[in-house]
Amino acid sequence: MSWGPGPTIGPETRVLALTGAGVSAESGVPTFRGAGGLWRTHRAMDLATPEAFERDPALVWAFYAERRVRAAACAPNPGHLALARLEERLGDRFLLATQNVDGLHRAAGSRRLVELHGQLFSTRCSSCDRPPFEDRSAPAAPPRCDRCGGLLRPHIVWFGEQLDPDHLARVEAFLKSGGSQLVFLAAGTSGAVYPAAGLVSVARRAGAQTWLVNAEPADNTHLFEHFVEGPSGEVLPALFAQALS
Ligand code: BV8
Ligand code: ZN
Repeated sequence: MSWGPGPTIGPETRVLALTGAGVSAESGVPTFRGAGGLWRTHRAMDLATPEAFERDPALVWAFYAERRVRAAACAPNPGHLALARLEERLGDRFLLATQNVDGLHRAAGSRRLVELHGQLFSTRCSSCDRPPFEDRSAPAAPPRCDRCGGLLRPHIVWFGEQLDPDHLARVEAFLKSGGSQLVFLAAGTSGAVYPAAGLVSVARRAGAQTWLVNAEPADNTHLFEHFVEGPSGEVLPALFAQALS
Protein backbone atom coordinates (compact mmCIF):
# COMPACT_ATOMS: atom_id res chain seq x y z
CA MET A 1 0.00 0.00 0.00
CA SER A 2 1.22 3.50 -0.56
CA TRP A 3 0.06 6.40 1.52
CA GLY A 4 -0.34 9.89 0.16
CA PRO A 5 1.88 12.74 1.26
CA GLY A 6 1.82 13.38 4.96
CA PRO A 7 1.71 16.75 6.69
CA THR A 8 3.89 19.44 5.10
CA ILE A 9 6.85 19.99 7.41
CA GLY A 10 8.13 23.51 6.79
CA PRO A 11 10.81 25.59 8.60
CA GLU A 12 8.26 26.80 11.17
CA THR A 13 6.20 23.61 11.53
CA ARG A 14 5.81 22.26 15.07
CA VAL A 15 4.75 18.62 15.59
CA LEU A 16 3.16 17.09 18.66
CA ALA A 17 2.93 13.31 18.36
CA LEU A 18 0.69 11.31 20.71
CA THR A 19 1.26 7.55 20.66
CA GLY A 20 -0.57 4.57 22.12
CA ALA A 21 -0.10 0.85 22.34
CA GLY A 22 -0.60 0.37 18.59
CA VAL A 23 2.80 1.94 17.90
CA SER A 24 4.46 -0.89 19.85
CA ALA A 25 2.31 -3.68 18.38
CA GLU A 26 4.77 -4.38 15.53
CA SER A 27 7.51 -4.70 18.16
CA GLY A 28 5.55 -7.54 19.76
CA VAL A 29 4.10 -5.63 22.74
CA PRO A 30 0.41 -6.56 23.08
CA THR A 31 -2.11 -3.72 22.80
CA PHE A 32 -5.00 -3.27 25.19
CA ARG A 33 -8.12 -3.20 23.06
CA GLY A 34 -7.14 -4.52 19.67
CA ALA A 35 -7.04 -8.22 18.75
CA GLY A 36 -5.14 -10.17 21.43
CA GLY A 37 -5.30 -7.07 23.59
CA LEU A 38 -4.28 -7.34 27.22
CA TRP A 39 -7.54 -5.96 28.54
CA ARG A 40 -9.35 -8.91 26.97
CA THR A 41 -7.38 -11.66 28.68
CA HIS A 42 -6.15 -10.13 31.90
CA ARG A 43 -9.22 -8.00 32.82
CA ALA A 44 -6.42 -5.45 32.98
CA MET A 45 -8.89 -2.62 33.47
CA ASP A 46 -9.47 -4.18 36.89
CA LEU A 47 -5.78 -4.80 37.52
CA ALA A 48 -4.50 -1.34 36.53
CA THR A 49 -6.18 0.37 39.49
CA PRO A 50 -5.09 1.39 43.01
CA GLU A 51 -8.04 -0.61 44.39
CA ALA A 52 -6.77 -3.81 42.75
CA PHE A 53 -3.30 -3.16 44.20
CA GLU A 54 -4.78 -2.57 47.64
CA ARG A 55 -6.84 -5.73 47.39
CA ASP A 56 -4.26 -8.07 45.83
CA PRO A 57 -0.76 -6.62 45.35
CA ALA A 58 0.62 -10.05 44.40
CA LEU A 59 -1.79 -10.36 41.45
CA VAL A 60 -1.06 -6.83 40.24
CA TRP A 61 2.69 -7.39 40.54
CA ALA A 62 2.34 -10.67 38.61
CA PHE A 63 0.60 -8.74 35.79
CA TYR A 64 3.37 -6.13 35.61
CA ALA A 65 6.20 -8.63 36.06
CA GLU A 66 4.85 -10.57 33.07
CA ARG A 67 4.64 -7.38 31.03
CA ARG A 68 8.21 -6.44 31.99
CA VAL A 69 9.47 -9.83 30.79
CA ARG A 70 7.57 -9.50 27.50
CA ALA A 71 8.51 -5.87 26.85
CA ALA A 72 12.19 -6.50 27.70
CA ALA A 73 12.32 -8.90 24.72
CA CYS A 74 10.93 -6.27 22.32
CA ALA A 75 12.84 -3.73 20.23
CA PRO A 76 11.75 -0.42 18.67
CA ASN A 77 10.16 -0.73 15.21
CA PRO A 78 10.43 1.68 12.23
CA GLY A 79 7.51 3.69 13.63
CA HIS A 80 9.42 4.48 16.85
CA LEU A 81 12.55 5.23 14.82
CA ALA A 82 10.73 7.59 12.43
CA LEU A 83 9.49 9.66 15.39
CA ALA A 84 12.99 9.75 16.92
CA ARG A 85 14.42 10.95 13.59
CA LEU A 86 11.70 13.59 13.26
CA GLU A 87 12.74 14.88 16.69
CA GLU A 88 16.35 15.05 15.50
CA ARG A 89 15.22 17.06 12.49
CA LEU A 90 12.83 19.45 14.29
CA GLY A 91 14.52 19.80 17.69
CA ASP A 92 12.42 21.95 20.04
CA ARG A 93 9.70 22.19 17.40
CA PHE A 94 8.86 18.54 18.23
CA LEU A 95 7.36 16.89 21.30
CA LEU A 96 6.28 13.27 21.79
CA ALA A 97 3.59 12.44 24.36
CA THR A 98 3.14 8.72 24.80
CA GLN A 99 0.58 6.65 26.65
CA ASN A 100 2.95 3.71 26.36
CA VAL A 101 4.92 2.53 29.35
CA ASP A 102 7.16 0.03 27.47
CA GLY A 103 10.20 2.30 27.11
CA LEU A 104 10.53 1.68 23.35
CA HIS A 105 10.44 5.38 22.36
CA ARG A 106 13.40 6.08 24.66
CA ALA A 107 15.16 2.98 23.31
CA ALA A 108 14.61 4.35 19.76
CA GLY A 109 16.36 7.59 20.74
CA SER A 110 13.42 9.87 21.58
CA ARG A 111 14.37 12.39 24.29
CA ARG A 112 11.74 15.13 23.93
CA LEU A 113 9.32 12.64 25.42
CA VAL A 114 6.50 12.86 27.97
CA GLU A 115 5.48 9.46 29.36
CA LEU A 116 1.91 10.33 30.33
CA HIS A 117 1.06 6.98 31.91
CA GLY A 118 4.36 6.24 33.63
CA GLN A 119 7.13 3.73 33.04
CA LEU A 120 6.87 -0.06 33.18
CA PHE A 121 10.56 -0.36 34.11
CA SER A 122 10.38 2.03 37.06
CA THR A 123 9.27 1.28 40.62
CA ARG A 124 8.30 3.58 43.49
CA CYS A 125 7.18 3.19 47.07
CA SER A 126 3.44 3.28 47.76
CA SER A 127 4.10 4.60 51.27
CA CYS A 128 7.05 6.99 51.35
CA ASP A 129 8.22 9.70 48.99
CA ARG A 130 11.47 8.10 47.86
CA PRO A 131 11.92 8.97 44.17
CA PRO A 132 10.97 6.36 41.55
CA PHE A 133 13.92 4.21 40.49
CA GLU A 134 14.73 2.14 37.41
CA ASP A 135 13.78 -1.48 38.01
CA ARG A 136 13.88 -4.19 35.33
CA SER A 137 13.20 -7.02 37.82
CA ALA A 138 10.19 -9.30 37.59
CA PRO A 139 9.50 -9.92 41.30
CA ALA A 140 7.67 -13.12 42.22
CA ALA A 141 6.14 -11.41 45.26
CA PRO A 142 5.34 -7.74 46.01
CA PRO A 143 8.70 -6.14 46.98
CA ARG A 144 9.06 -4.00 50.09
CA CYS A 145 10.71 -0.59 50.44
CA ASP A 146 14.07 -0.83 52.23
CA ARG A 147 13.52 2.64 53.72
CA CYS A 148 10.06 2.38 55.23
CA GLY A 149 8.99 -1.24 54.73
CA GLY A 150 6.01 -0.13 52.63
CA LEU A 151 4.88 -1.92 49.49
CA LEU A 152 6.71 -0.99 46.30
CA ARG A 153 4.59 -0.47 43.17
CA PRO A 154 5.17 0.00 39.45
CA HIS A 155 5.64 3.69 38.56
CA ILE A 156 2.52 3.59 36.40
CA VAL A 157 -0.55 5.87 36.30
CA TRP A 158 -3.47 3.58 37.08
CA PHE A 159 -7.11 4.22 36.18
CA GLY A 160 -8.55 6.72 38.63
CA GLU A 161 -5.11 8.21 39.32
CA GLN A 162 -4.10 11.69 38.23
CA LEU A 163 -1.52 12.13 35.50
CA ASP A 164 1.54 14.16 36.47
CA PRO A 165 0.31 17.77 36.17
CA ASP A 166 3.74 18.86 34.89
CA HIS A 167 3.42 16.39 32.01
CA LEU A 168 0.02 17.71 30.97
CA ALA A 169 1.18 21.32 31.38
CA ARG A 170 4.19 20.70 29.13
CA VAL A 171 2.03 19.12 26.42
CA GLU A 172 -0.65 21.81 26.60
CA ALA A 173 1.91 24.63 26.55
CA PHE A 174 3.46 23.11 23.41
CA LEU A 175 0.03 22.83 21.76
CA LYS A 176 -1.01 26.37 22.69
CA SER A 177 2.19 27.86 21.26
CA GLY A 178 1.70 26.09 17.94
CA GLY A 179 -1.03 27.98 16.14
CA SER A 180 -1.49 27.28 12.44
CA GLN A 181 2.07 25.91 12.20
CA LEU A 182 1.12 23.07 14.54
CA VAL A 183 0.64 19.48 13.40
CA PHE A 184 -1.01 17.14 15.92
CA LEU A 185 -0.38 13.51 15.01
CA ALA A 186 -1.89 10.62 17.00
CA ALA A 187 -0.67 7.12 16.21
CA GLY A 188 -1.66 3.66 17.45
CA THR A 189 -4.25 4.76 19.94
CA SER A 190 -7.90 3.83 20.26
CA GLY A 191 -8.73 7.25 21.69
CA ALA A 192 -10.53 5.60 24.59
CA VAL A 193 -8.56 6.86 27.58
CA TYR A 194 -8.70 10.37 28.98
CA PRO A 195 -7.21 12.90 29.38
CA ALA A 196 -4.85 11.69 26.56
CA ALA A 197 -7.78 11.16 24.18
CA GLY A 198 -8.86 14.76 24.77
CA LEU A 199 -5.57 16.27 23.55
CA VAL A 200 -6.75 16.33 19.92
CA SER A 201 -9.48 18.78 21.00
CA VAL A 202 -6.89 21.02 22.69
CA ALA A 203 -4.88 20.89 19.45
CA ARG A 204 -7.91 21.78 17.29
CA ARG A 205 -8.74 24.75 19.52
CA ALA A 206 -5.13 25.88 19.07
CA GLY A 207 -5.60 25.80 15.29
CA ALA A 208 -3.61 22.63 14.60
CA GLN A 209 -3.81 20.38 11.57
CA THR A 210 -4.81 16.96 12.98
CA TRP A 211 -3.71 13.53 11.74
CA LEU A 212 -4.54 10.04 13.01
CA VAL A 213 -2.49 7.00 11.98
CA ASN A 214 -4.17 3.82 13.18
CA ALA A 215 -4.76 0.23 12.08
CA GLU A 216 -8.52 0.85 12.32
CA PRO A 217 -10.85 3.77 13.03
CA ALA A 218 -10.50 4.92 16.66
CA ASP A 219 -13.16 6.13 19.10
CA ASN A 220 -12.32 9.73 18.27
CA THR A 221 -11.45 9.43 14.56
CA HIS A 222 -14.14 12.03 13.79
CA LEU A 223 -12.05 14.67 15.56
CA PHE A 224 -9.18 14.32 13.09
CA GLU A 225 -9.01 16.09 9.69
CA HIS A 226 -6.81 13.33 8.25
CA PHE A 227 -7.05 9.61 9.02
CA VAL A 228 -4.43 7.25 7.53
CA GLU A 229 -5.40 3.63 8.08
CA GLY A 230 -2.46 1.23 8.32
CA PRO A 231 0.32 -0.13 10.52
CA SER A 232 2.28 2.73 12.11
CA GLY A 233 5.59 0.91 11.51
CA GLU A 234 5.00 1.37 7.76
CA VAL A 235 2.88 4.52 7.67
CA LEU A 236 4.99 6.81 9.90
CA PRO A 237 8.24 6.41 7.90
CA ALA A 238 6.22 6.96 4.67
CA LEU A 239 4.37 10.04 6.00
CA PHE A 240 7.62 11.71 7.04
CA ALA A 241 9.82 10.38 4.23
CA GLN A 242 10.14 13.84 2.64
CA ALA A 243 10.87 15.60 5.95
CA LEU A 244 13.41 12.92 6.87
CA SER A 245 15.09 12.74 3.46
C1 BV8 B 1 -7.79 10.33 35.32
C2 BV8 B 1 -1.26 2.41 32.54
C3 BV8 B 1 -8.63 11.95 36.68
C4 BV8 B 1 -1.74 1.08 32.94
C5 BV8 B 1 -3.17 3.41 31.54
C6 BV8 B 1 -15.61 8.25 31.63
C7 BV8 B 1 -15.39 9.22 30.68
C8 BV8 B 1 -14.15 9.84 30.56
C9 BV8 B 1 -13.11 9.47 31.40
C10 BV8 B 1 -13.34 8.51 32.33
C11 BV8 B 1 -14.57 7.89 32.46
N1 BV8 B 1 -14.47 6.99 33.46
C12 BV8 B 1 -13.22 7.01 33.97
C13 BV8 B 1 -12.54 7.94 33.30
C14 BV8 B 1 -11.18 8.30 33.50
C15 BV8 B 1 -10.25 7.22 32.93
C16 BV8 B 1 -10.62 6.84 31.52
O1 BV8 B 1 -10.34 7.57 30.58
N2 BV8 B 1 -11.26 5.67 31.41
C17 BV8 B 1 -11.65 5.22 30.08
C18 BV8 B 1 -11.45 3.71 29.97
C19 BV8 B 1 -13.09 5.64 29.85
N3 BV8 B 1 -8.95 7.85 32.92
C20 BV8 B 1 -8.22 7.79 34.03
O2 BV8 B 1 -8.53 7.18 35.03
C21 BV8 B 1 -6.93 8.59 33.99
N4 BV8 B 1 -6.88 9.41 35.15
O3 BV8 B 1 -8.66 10.58 34.54
O4 BV8 B 1 -7.67 10.92 36.50
C22 BV8 B 1 -8.95 12.01 38.08
C23 BV8 B 1 -9.80 13.04 38.46
C24 BV8 B 1 -10.12 13.15 39.77
C25 BV8 B 1 -9.63 12.24 40.70
C26 BV8 B 1 -8.78 11.22 40.30
C27 BV8 B 1 -8.45 11.09 38.97
C28 BV8 B 1 -5.74 7.67 34.00
C29 BV8 B 1 -5.63 7.01 32.65
C30 BV8 B 1 -4.34 6.21 32.59
C31 BV8 B 1 -4.66 4.77 32.86
N5 BV8 B 1 -3.46 3.99 32.67
N6 BV8 B 1 -2.04 2.76 31.40
C32 BV8 B 1 -0.96 0.05 32.20
O5 BV8 B 1 -0.45 0.35 31.10
O6 BV8 B 1 -0.90 -1.04 32.72
S1 BV8 B 1 -4.19 3.53 30.22
C33 BV8 B 1 -3.86 2.33 29.09
O7 BV8 B 1 -4.76 2.59 27.99
C34 BV8 B 1 -2.48 2.38 28.44
O8 BV8 B 1 -1.67 3.45 28.88
C35 BV8 B 1 -2.80 2.62 26.99
O9 BV8 B 1 -1.84 3.30 26.31
C36 BV8 B 1 -4.02 3.42 27.16
C37 BV8 B 1 -4.80 3.76 25.98
O10 BV8 B 1 -4.89 2.64 25.17
P1 BV8 B 1 -4.16 2.77 23.74
O11 BV8 B 1 -2.75 3.16 23.98
O12 BV8 B 1 -5.00 3.61 22.88
O13 BV8 B 1 -4.13 1.28 23.32
P2 BV8 B 1 -5.36 0.48 22.76
O14 BV8 B 1 -5.00 -0.96 22.83
O15 BV8 B 1 -6.60 0.98 23.41
O16 BV8 B 1 -5.45 0.93 21.24
C38 BV8 B 1 -4.40 0.59 20.37
C39 BV8 B 1 -4.87 1.06 19.01
O17 BV8 B 1 -3.82 0.79 18.10
C40 BV8 B 1 -6.08 0.29 18.50
O18 BV8 B 1 -6.99 1.22 17.96
C41 BV8 B 1 -5.51 -0.62 17.40
O19 BV8 B 1 -6.41 -0.74 16.31
C42 BV8 B 1 -4.32 0.18 16.95
N7 BV8 B 1 -3.23 -0.64 16.40
C43 BV8 B 1 -2.91 -1.93 16.69
N8 BV8 B 1 -1.80 -2.26 15.98
C44 BV8 B 1 -1.44 -1.18 15.26
C45 BV8 B 1 -2.33 -0.14 15.53
N9 BV8 B 1 -2.24 1.08 14.97
C46 BV8 B 1 -1.21 1.28 14.13
N10 BV8 B 1 -0.29 0.33 13.82
C47 BV8 B 1 -0.37 -0.90 14.36
N11 BV8 B 1 0.53 -1.83 14.05
ZN1 ZN C 1 9.04 3.55 51.32
